Amino acid sequence: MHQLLNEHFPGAVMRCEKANDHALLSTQNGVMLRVEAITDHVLRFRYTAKGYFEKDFSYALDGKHRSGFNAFEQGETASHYLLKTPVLEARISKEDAKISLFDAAGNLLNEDEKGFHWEENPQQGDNIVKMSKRSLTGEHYYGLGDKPSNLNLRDRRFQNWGTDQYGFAKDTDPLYRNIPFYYGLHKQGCYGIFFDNSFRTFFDFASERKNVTSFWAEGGEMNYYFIAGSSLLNIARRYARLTGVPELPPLWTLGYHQCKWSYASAEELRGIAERFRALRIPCDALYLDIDYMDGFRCFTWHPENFPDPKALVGELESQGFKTVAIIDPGIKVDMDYAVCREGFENGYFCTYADGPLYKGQVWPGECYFPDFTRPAVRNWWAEQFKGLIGEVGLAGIWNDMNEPAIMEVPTKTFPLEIRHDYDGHPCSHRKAHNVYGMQMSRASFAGVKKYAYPNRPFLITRSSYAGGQRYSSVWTGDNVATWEHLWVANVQCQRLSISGFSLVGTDIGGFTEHPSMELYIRWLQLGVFHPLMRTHSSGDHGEQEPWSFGEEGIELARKAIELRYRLLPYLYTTFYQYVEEGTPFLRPLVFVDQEDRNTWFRQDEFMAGDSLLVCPILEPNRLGRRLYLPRGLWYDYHNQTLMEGGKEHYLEIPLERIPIFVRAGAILPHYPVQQYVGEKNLEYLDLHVYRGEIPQDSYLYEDQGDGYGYEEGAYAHKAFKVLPQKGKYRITQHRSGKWQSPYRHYRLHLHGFESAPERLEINGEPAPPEAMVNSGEDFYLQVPENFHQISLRWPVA
Ligand code: MIG
Repeated sequence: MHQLLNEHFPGAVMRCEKANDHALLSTQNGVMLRVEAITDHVLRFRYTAKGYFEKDFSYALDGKHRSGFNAFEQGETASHYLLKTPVLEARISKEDAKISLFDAAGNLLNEDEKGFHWEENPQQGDNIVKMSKRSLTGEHYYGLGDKPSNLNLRDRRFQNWGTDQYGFAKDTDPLYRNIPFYYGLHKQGCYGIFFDNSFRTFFDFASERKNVTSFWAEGGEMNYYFIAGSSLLNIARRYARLTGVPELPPLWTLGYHQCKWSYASAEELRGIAERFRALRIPCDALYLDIDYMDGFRCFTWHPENFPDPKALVGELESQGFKTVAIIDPGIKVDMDYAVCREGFENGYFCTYADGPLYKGQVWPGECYFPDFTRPAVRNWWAEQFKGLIGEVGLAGIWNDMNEPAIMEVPTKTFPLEIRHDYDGHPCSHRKAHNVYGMQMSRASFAGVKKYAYPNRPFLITRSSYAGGQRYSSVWTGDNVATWEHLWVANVQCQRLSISGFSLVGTDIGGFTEHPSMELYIRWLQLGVFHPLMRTHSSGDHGEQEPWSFGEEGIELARKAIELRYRLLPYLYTTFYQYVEEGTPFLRPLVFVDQEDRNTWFRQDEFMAGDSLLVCPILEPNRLGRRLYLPRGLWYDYHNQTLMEGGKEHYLEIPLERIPIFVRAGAILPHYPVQQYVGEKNLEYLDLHVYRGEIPQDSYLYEDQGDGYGYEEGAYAHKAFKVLPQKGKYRITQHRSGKWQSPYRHYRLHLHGFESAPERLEINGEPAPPEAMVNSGEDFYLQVPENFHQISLRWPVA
């Protein structure tokens, strides 16, 4: 088989040159392996069979990931070289350079099967670089971005090659995004592998050979990061440290967004805005798809349909709506169009190898395509947003078609020989394809950020590469209005979240075809828990606004969206945790409790943040479903029933609800319903206290919701701790940051307590009787926002 494939393997290791934080090994047949300690938990492995290493460069890394000086402890046995950090040990065989990785306790985490090998590819002149690992007994796999397949990747093969997949299906591969990062989990431990290679990459998770997992690329370097951690969640955080996180988005980003292809005139958009407010369905953002432009020329406006965009956007803004508009990469070939002329004159567009400009067909007809992998081009592109953002006042930009997608060619994209700068590392489209969308969104981000300042930028992109989360949110692309796609939406958002991209969402209701009322409502209910909650549709099959499904539909849609607005402070805090610590916003159950084997195959249920567990209804005519609660105690959010985890439950659930559970011991902040973020001045904040039996922490992060004041300390971070004792429930609060919350009081709503407390103490003093408010139905404790400690007391029998 090896002969057939013309594969080559490293020979015996001849030399191991040691430096403090890396080692360079050379084999008898000229293979070099560089092992580097990025941190104690992260080792990097780089191989070359060419006799030299290419200049080290990556779009994925955020540049801030190296934390000081990381030394290896280096050793040697008769058969192996040993490289150790305090938590990880790599043993490299002297005979064939194969690697095994162990944790500090000596447990095997991962080991090479064939290890690094390569195939010469004379057609392309580059090597196909390959890696194969042993799949350990009972090993399972997660991650890999947006794959619309089972969450657990075992027994599957995938590839990364950003592709415009209109109306994709369950298991379609590849899709729009390229995220070559996965997790392995087995009974000895877990790890992450990030294969930082932007060529077309492939993965096989014990599919073709049951005890082997392999990954390979059509060119470039075998260059991967091995990430250790005591839990999948910690590995996710370390991956985020490596590849970055976004800035905090403006709070309105977490509101409800309404989109369609297209709201085609200013009148139509005004009508949509009015309808939201008249029906009292909350909404923060409205979108303009390609028809706002003049002949699909980016950065222009259709003169008749949008005669005065600035006035329109201002008017919407005054009603509490932000406007977001689409920008595609294709620039219409038209020398009377300034963007085209400038790009042409400056040589900013992509060319063939022998120089001629590449032209491809997209919406405007023949287009040129900026080479976003060139810094000068990105700067120029960023400046184009001066008009849309700086002058017209759009609040965000939507980047589409940036796989890049080309119409009417079988490959759906650029010819492979198209040249790219790759930030001074010139290459062909083979290498740049998978980063093209990411670099477009990077350039757009720079422009939106510059011209939206002092407001925060908002970006949404269809294609991206690992690390692209630093620049833009993503949506999952052209899905379909079917129940199967609701399942796909759930899995894709969880998977993207553990793959570094937390700011994600789907086209709610489906992009193509028309959803039934029931499907639309179930999808909207799931969307409440996706960081990006946006309805979008292709617009050729009837209306898809929250009022498009009859009176009952309006009620149900309003209810779902209102829940979203109530949960905003919790969702924002969860987002803050992602930005601060890299903790995924959405957490599959295996990321919640990996010690519990039952979670390894669960995929319907997930946690959104620390305290809420969600399980969507994914089938029609369902007024109930089976679901699994992780170990611990949970409250049914809708009726406060206490439920025991570590097992399956059957739950009845009407169409107006989605199953949601709150972790016992949690404190969950709620806002009042607003029609848009910032509509109301908050006079108090509702804190829902769910009785737990063990001490537990909950958090609340607040700031102005926009602008950069938080970088100068204008934020409030509140850490609550509950301390249950006999006859007493104590809650402490530790506040940090210099921002004063707009309200002066919390209203504490108690859940799971047998009776109202007999006494309340605030900061060690008995509280005045009016602090316990009993207004008929509603009972709450009114406590000052700056409390340090409160105690609820009950008589002890
Ligand atoms: O070829 O701009 O995925 O969200 O509405 C279709 C029109 C181009 C594809 C996007 C979709 C968008 C549509 N675009």
